[in-house]
Amino acid sequence: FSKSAKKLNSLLIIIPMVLLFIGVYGGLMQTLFRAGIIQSDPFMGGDYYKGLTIHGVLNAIVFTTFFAVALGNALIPYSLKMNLNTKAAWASGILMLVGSVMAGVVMLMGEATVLYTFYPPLKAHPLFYVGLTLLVVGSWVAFFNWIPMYLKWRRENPGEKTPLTVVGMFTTFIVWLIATASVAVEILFMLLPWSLGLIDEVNVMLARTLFWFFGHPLVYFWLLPAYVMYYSFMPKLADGKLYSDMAGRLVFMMFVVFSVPVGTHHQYMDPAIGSQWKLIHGIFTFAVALPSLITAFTLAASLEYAGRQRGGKGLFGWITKLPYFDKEKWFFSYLISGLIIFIFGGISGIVNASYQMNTAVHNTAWVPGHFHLTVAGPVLLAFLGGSMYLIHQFMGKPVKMKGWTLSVPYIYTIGVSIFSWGLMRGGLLGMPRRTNTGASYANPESVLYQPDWMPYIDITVIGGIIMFLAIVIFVVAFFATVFARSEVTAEEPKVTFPITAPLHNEPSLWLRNFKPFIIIAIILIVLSYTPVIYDVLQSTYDGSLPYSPNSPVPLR
Ligand code: HAS
Repeated sequence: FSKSAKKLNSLLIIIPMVLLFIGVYGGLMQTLFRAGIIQSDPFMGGDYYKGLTIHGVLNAIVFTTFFAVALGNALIPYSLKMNLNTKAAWASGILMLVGSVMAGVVMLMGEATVLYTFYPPLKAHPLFYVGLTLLVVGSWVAFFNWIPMYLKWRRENPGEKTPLTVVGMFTTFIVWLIATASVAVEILFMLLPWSLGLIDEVNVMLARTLFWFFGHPLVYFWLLPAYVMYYSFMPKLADGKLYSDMAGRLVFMMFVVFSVPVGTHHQYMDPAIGSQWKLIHGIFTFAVALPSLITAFTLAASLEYAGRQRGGKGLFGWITKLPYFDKEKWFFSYLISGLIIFIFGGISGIVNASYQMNTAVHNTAWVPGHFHLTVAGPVLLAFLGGSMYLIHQFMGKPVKMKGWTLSVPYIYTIGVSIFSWGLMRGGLLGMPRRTNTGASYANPESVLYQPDWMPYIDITVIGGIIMFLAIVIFVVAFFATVFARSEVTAEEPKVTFPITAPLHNEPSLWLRNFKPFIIIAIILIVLSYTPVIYDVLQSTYDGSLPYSPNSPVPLR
């Protein structure tokens, strides 16, 4: 890695860490607002919805995109033993940064209080949409920068298997490219012109459908870099091997195929889309859970192999031998905690995906319970561990406060388990998501007061405070590392990654090329989305009634 590449990758980690912290602060405020403990946001002078928007956009969109790009910039040149084109990489980083700052400023000014889903008729300042577009375009530039490198490697290494890290990172960005095409259409042809006053109306159902065409694969764009670290780093960190290389490749290809044609499972309760099409998306949703189930078995087998290598005996003795508390293997604690959390994230996802059960949980606090066990669980912890590892490598600094660094994921796991349990139990009683319960259902002065929800709301406050403390500890250790004295004096530090060798290295010839899987993905997308878009256009133009934003009564 050149000095310039190292500097860029360090910035791609440090800047979003600051933004993540602002977002996490917004998260803590959410729990306090919802419990009615605070009524106005003392730091950002905002309100519940402004804080929720900042929390969602900075944590779930900005931080994750920067990390995925930094991980790709690190692992692709490293695994292919080639140099990164730093000019293009810097251009992508600058586009992403300018876009994020733009969106961040308008959110802080309260001009874009539209939540991370920006559903119309909520309207944001045009710079919010422009900012998000620049962030996405910047990430595309990063991806396009890796493609020539990969093609050159394939020409120079005919017949060799592409390293699994590269397969994983390419899968992440293929899914991202397909997904972001629809949100680009939504923003450029609908929301931006509407926000600029160039058009008066937007088709709300079409906007929601285009958003979820993007929104579900977005969750796999978050998950896949974590999977890259699980498959490539975790077994090695535990002194083991990856049980099956073919299973890893199959999992990534299945994500290419099934990540997109599932989006209407977020719209089961929406009007305008026929329930038969929703059912088809529901069936594909079960298909997209399969690669995660394969992952559960493959990683468990890899960990079992590692535990036995470390002297574990009997049916379960290997579990106790894994390096949970080895300070030198602090990264392992981030990956294993995330995996344990994901068992519950996965179960709750399958509940959501079940069409009938979704009627009980949709738009309730159950849903944020679910996604704090996925994106704010395994994904966040893998990205935090990965950020610390990347900064330690690229800046050549020793990891500081190793004991504390190791403890962060365990403290966080306790916090997020309590927090999500509170949200999910409340959700099953009907407690809504995206609602300032502190001003309504949790307020004894209000006619809406729901005393039976209160224990669960209080539990979320306890969990939320523990999660916040874990992140504070992480951020302190992270910046202690950033500002630590450099490890190497005489020569440039060498960047290395703990890449795992496979235990079973199957030839997997049928999994060596992305092309057939991308073609199947496109066919499934066309088949599953054509009737949905047709329904949306039919019902919203021919059948639906016009409303004024000020009245629930149709205008005609
Ligand atoms: Fe989800 C809503 C269905 C996964 C994120 N999801 C959301 C939202 C977010 C989100 C953010 O069908 C809210 C969106 C909004 O704002 O409205 N989700 C699923 C399903 C899965 C799933 C079926 N979701 C994720 C992931 C996310 C994420 C991953 C982020 C990264 N989700 C839904 C549905 C909704 C939804 C509906 C709409 C709800 C509504 O009504 O609004 C599946 O992909 C999950 C599969 C996962 C598994 C788990 C495998 C377990 C593993 C761990 C193994 C552990 C080991 C450790 C080996 C099957 C891999 C062993 C331990 C030792 C010590 C040895």
